[in-house]
Amino acid sequence: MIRKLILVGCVVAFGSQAFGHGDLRSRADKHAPAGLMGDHVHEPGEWMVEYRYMNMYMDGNRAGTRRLSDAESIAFGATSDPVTNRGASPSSMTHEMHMLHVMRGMTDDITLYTMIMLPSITMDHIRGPMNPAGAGSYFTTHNSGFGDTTIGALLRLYSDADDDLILNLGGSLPTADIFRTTREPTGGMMEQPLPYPMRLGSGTFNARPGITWKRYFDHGSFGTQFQTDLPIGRNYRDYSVGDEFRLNTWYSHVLTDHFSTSLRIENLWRTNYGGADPISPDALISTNVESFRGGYTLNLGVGAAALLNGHLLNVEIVPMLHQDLNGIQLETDWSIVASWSKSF
Ligand SMILES: [Cu+2]
Repeated sequence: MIRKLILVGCVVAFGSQAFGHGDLRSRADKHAPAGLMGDHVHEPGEWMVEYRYMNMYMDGNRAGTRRLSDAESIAFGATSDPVTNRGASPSSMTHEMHMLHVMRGMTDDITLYTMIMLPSITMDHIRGPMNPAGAGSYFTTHNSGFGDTTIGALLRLYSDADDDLILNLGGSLPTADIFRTTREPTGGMMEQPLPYPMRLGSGTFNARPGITWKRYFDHGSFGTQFQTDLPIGRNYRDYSVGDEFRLNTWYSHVLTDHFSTSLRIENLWRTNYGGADPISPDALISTNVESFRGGYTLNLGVGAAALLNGHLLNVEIVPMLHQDLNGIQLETDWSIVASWSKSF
């Protein structure tokens, strides 16, 4: 009896240590941290459905690496090249996104996916010196609807017992309405198009190639990913959003088969916009300025994942560590990404 108990104890203890030996890809760390995509493939015939929520919080302006108060942001625009923020300056913003992500394994090494996006964008502003509604008062604009639709194929180029190398041949379709107007800035007097960061999509077809290498260990997994977002040509408003390049590296630690935690470092480079929407005067507000869109951001990701009866819950908090922005822009303070997914 005692020998039996010891045996059971050993099996439990050993089981919790040496979990997952049989299948390293079915633990709580089977997907990358919540902020990333394109890191895994599915078996032939297998579907995955995911609901993903993201919110990005941006509070206060930044010129280069220097933080500016609302009054300083208005003053900055008086002498910047080009002159801007005469009508208003953004002061804070939340960029919320609901996403429906569907994946299907076609062969051992090819998985197709699509993602439908519903952004909801809210921006607070302070009125500038040339605003007919009076300088110094605040107003808020809001926009929401369908975003651009992501589609793509994941090609597993190499795989062995504990490695995956996956090429992402992705892109986005311009399904978002990019031209909407508002009367809020002038307190109802004039109708103006919403500026660039308030728009729901890029208006162009974008190529989004990327590549991910992932390695599984007994007690965790490591991954690195290079992912791009490259608009092709100009949209019908005669501009293109910036190119985006993301380099991510992460480690997920498996605490039990059903629970893991992760740390991630993200380098994000963005270029300025190309072309110009003919109705977006630079002098009005900094969010109309094409050359004030690029920059570099270093983010940290702290995440956790739980795998419960086949339901994967994945959450990540992403504080910004360092940001160097072209011209003047709202700084990104932090984001949260949470997802529920299930494969069947
Ligand atoms: Cu999936």
